Amino acid sequence: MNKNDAIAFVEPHLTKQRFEHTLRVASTAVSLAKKYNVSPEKAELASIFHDYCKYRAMDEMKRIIAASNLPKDLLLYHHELWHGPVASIKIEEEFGITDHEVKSAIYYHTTGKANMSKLELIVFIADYIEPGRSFPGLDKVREMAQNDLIKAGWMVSRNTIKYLMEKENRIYPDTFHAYNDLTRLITGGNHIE
Ligand code: DGI
Ligand code: FE
Ligand code: FE
Repeated sequence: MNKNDAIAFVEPHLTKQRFEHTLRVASTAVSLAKKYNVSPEKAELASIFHDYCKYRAMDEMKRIIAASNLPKDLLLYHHELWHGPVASIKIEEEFGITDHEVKSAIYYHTTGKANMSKLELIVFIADYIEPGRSFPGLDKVREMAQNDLIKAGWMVSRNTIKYLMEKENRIYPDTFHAYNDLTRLITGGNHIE
């Protein structure tokens, strides 16, 4: 699917602000993809669809989770966690997008996971650092994204977990798996700290 078709499919499902966020994630992801030798086309397609289901009714998302092979434990956690996995199903059903790498980058863009591919990391990071965002400590993550994808992904994961713990929210296992796995990659081993 080309960029303009993808954008035209997504736009009616998003608010103006969310749509502009989506375009900024896409251009951020494309520039990271070029820097780290990842397919810019895949980074762009995944980014354009990453929040495609952000505003679906909760009931519709629940039904899709129940009727598909998505993990049912998603339903035990905050509905904010559902839009990525649900989008990965919907884009195949509605637009015939079957590319596993693209679908997975969309699926895991909110939580991350263990063993992320470069494409998954790029969408995960671009969603966090796009120029419209303003989180505490964001400039450090933006700078790291230019130097080390793993360390930048680790910072996104750490910051997200800190933020969620500060709010005393529950944290989905994949969110922790991302953090643990990236920490292992950075510190290089299984040693007891
Ligand atoms: O869709 P966006 O707003 O662009 O960004 P997103 O999909 O990365 O994240 C949406 C929210 O989900 C964000 O505030 C962080 C939150 N989140 C990430 N991991 C978890 C989580 N919320 C809960 N409750 N548990 C998690 O594990
Ligand atoms: Fe999202
Ligand atoms: Fe997003």
